[in-house]
Amino acid sequence: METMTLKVSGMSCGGCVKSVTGVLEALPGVAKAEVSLEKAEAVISYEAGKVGREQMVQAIDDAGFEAS
Ligand code: 9UX
Repeated sequence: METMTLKVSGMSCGGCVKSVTGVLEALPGVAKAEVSLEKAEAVISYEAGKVGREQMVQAIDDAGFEAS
């Protein structure tokens, strides 16, 4: 299991945090996402062979937020 931290901008409340957590954890290979509104970031535990950075960034972007 690997861990990656992505900056996530555009989150304004706890609902946004839930949305970002949900889209990340819906990706096959993502075991867990811990999203912080205050830090504007997501700490993601994932299996490197199943999912990659681009897919996670895309999922966050598709949900209406911005990841980098
Ligand atoms: Mo809060 Mo976020 O009312 O998409 S859920 S701003």
